[in-house]
Amino acid sequence: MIVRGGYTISYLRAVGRTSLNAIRHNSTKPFYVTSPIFYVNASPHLGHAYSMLLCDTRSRWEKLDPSKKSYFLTGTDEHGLKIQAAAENRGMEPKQLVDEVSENFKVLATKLNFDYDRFMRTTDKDHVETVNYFWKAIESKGLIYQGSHSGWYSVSDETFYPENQIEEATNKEGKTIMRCKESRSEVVFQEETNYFFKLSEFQDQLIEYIESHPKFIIPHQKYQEVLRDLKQNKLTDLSISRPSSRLKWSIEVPNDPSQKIYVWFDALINYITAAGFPAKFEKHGEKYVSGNDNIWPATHVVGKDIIKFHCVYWPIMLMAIGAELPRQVVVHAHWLSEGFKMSKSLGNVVDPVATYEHYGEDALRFFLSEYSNIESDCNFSEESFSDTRDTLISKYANLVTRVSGAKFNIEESVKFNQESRFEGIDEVITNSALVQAPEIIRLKNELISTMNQLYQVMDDRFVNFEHMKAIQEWWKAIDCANLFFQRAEPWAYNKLIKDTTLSEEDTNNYKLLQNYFVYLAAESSRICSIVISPVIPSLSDKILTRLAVKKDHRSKHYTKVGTDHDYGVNANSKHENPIQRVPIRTSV
Ligand code: ME8
Ligand code: MG
Repeated sequence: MIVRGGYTISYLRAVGRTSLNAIRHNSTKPFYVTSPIFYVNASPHLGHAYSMLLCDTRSRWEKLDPSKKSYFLTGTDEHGLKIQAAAENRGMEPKQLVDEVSENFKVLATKLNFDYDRFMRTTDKDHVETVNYFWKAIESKGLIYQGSHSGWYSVSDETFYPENQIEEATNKEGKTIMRCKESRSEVVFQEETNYFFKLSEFQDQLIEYIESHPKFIIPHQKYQEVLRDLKQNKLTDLSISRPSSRLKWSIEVPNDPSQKIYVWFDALINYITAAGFPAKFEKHGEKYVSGNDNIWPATHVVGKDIIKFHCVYWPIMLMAIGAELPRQVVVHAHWLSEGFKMSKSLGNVVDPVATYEHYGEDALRFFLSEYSNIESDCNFSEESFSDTRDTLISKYANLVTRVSGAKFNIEESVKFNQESRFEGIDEVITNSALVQAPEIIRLKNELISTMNQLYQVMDDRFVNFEHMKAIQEWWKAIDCANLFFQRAEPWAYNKLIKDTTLSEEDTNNYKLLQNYFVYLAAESSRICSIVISPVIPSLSDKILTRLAVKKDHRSKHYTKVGTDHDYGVNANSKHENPIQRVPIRTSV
């Protein structure tokens, strides 16, 4: 029997995981993408918005292909000591706190137009049931045991840290504390009885799995980091419960009210709760297999701060229960604010809702995507944000505004194309005294080929979560269209067309040239708007609506020049600008 990563090849084949590079998804399954579920101890910040945006954009990108489905899960992580302490500090009941703060995350999602399929709350009934089921299932396999435990615990990070990661420090109040060197969160020494999960038993199996799935974790540098760590350091078993006397606000351990379930054990399971575990899985012996209509396995998008939970603990939990591992874990870097880590004490935390209120949904989404380099930290600066917004107006919105100006007639140009009247256009351009024919022919050929390749080129970027690179390709296309429009000068023909002293043939040729240039600029606006719609759904919708592009003509099948014969009606009548300039915000 050939075994890969602890699974037999026939099992892997049954669940569709034999191809190492098949990280996209098999065609009948929805693309299932998840953001972390966020702690509800404080209001959402920019980083939370960013993780959700990466998921939303990718999910929308998938749906540009009408033959594909996608499912986007986000939500809130509502149990644990951290939430319990936050509630105590505010003199609130935990349930009251989680209801209130969870709502703030939903508001953020609505304002930024995150089109999630489910908003998971770990206090949801089906999730609590799944956690109970999960616990009992691995307990029945003998993978949970009781033991005593002592170590340094960080409430803020909800995790124990080994001795070598702890240092002495002075806190803001001048008190000496112990803290984690890396996250700088305070830790306290705790000694207690709790339940352990036999994590260490699966170390070799996980190493094998990761080695045979080179795209399991991206970017590659993170893949190597996880693997190196796993090979160098022996895993210890994971404490998965706390005494109820200390941890009151969590799911109770099945059949032992004296213990509550560790918040990370509970939280990670949310990803399969949403996939309907266990009811929607088929039990094949010891394995849970998800059929074709089941969304599992997922692509998890997480910040680098929680890599260990997603790349070590969670895969092992799934191995232990016998379910398929995630398709991929996408680890992104952090956003800094004006060059520094966002922190309440520095006063540089960027509030995504306030930023949205000032600049609007599209600008915020676009800025976060344009700077979306998952490999290295990104910097939020008010100035570059404001510049990005202005560029969006001056290059993209302006192209559309110009071509849909009163001088031109997009509807007529689309009709001309439909009637094949542009067929001999190269000759007409060559014979025209008004244009630099060789240059215009070169530019228009370049424009057509850029537009025709744009969807594919961006797709290659989006499938690897290289949103920044996808947007760079999009800018190249926009620049190409602007350059063409500028050089072709379609406005120069208005006077000539009206000149009654010219021959009918000349008039017709001028009309043809103008309509052709307008047509290509309209096609560029249309195609660029479709492919950028996952990033800026509202602005692109306004523009496509202005161009009178039908709703069902906004998919990948309409992203080549000449694919839509039916738009442009009234596009050149008076309209409001799709996006207005706003001044840079001076106080954050
Ligand atoms: O860790 N830049 O929740 P959390 C980019 N509940 N992304 C950032 C960021 C920043 N500066 N700060 C936070 C938890 N994030 C757990 C997760 S999942 C089963 C449980 C994003 O509220 C990033 O995705 O602390 C990071 O991993 C996450 O928010 C942490 O959110
Ligand atoms: Mg955190």
